[in-house]
Amino acid sequence: MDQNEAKLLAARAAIDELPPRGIIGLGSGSTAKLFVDEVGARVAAGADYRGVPTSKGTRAQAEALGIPLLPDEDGWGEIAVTVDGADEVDEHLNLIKGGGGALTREKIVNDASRRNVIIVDETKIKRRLGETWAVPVEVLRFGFSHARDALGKLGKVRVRAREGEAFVTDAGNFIVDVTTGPIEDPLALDRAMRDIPGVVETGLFVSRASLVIVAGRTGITRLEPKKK
Ligand code: A5P
Repeated sequence: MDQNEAKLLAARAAIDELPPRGIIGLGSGSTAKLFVDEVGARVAAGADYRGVPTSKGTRAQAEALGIPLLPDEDGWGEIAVTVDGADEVDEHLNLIKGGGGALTREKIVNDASRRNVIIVDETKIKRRLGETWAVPVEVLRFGFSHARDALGKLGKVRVRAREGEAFVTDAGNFIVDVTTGPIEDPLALDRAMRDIPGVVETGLFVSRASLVIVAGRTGITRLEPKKK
């Protein structure tokens, strides 16, 4: 099974986690995109879902599939389940997200959801976060270099670029990718980053997964956080 097949397997398995009808959060990224396709197929077959998309890209995809969507600004109530991807998952099911730059909307929708189902292929599973990925941090443009330099005290910083220009998020901000190496305490790092004025949000999702569906050579594995 290659990585794309694994992503599809995880995306399909997540459909079983949806309620029969209601409000659902639609993640961003290549794995979540496969899930949104599956939701589109269910809606076309008559399922009564309303979606809250986590990026402009996902909104466009869902609209094209005919999935009814709630407005970005308000009126969601409680989202029953959000299904989203991740870049890294550690042994406590903490996550790095934001490879696609949608981390802030993803974290808001995550926070507004009763359950958060994360779908990944097995290459994303690491003992500790930061082993292979940098932490994406969304930063306001105003005073940008100040926040970038302050983040530089927490790791090696790189301003994300696309086609030679600074990458701009859906909210009009920049992304700084902070390479830290293996992270001992993701919560402490998240707080330290968010303490810097100008930092909008980080891609560290600590204790935010209700279930992680991992697809790989042996099929599907379901990981749930240990009860405290
Ligand atoms: C989008 O900003 C991200 O958080 C994605 O959910 C994450 O990068 C995983 O993306 P893939 O499914 O494309 O690996």
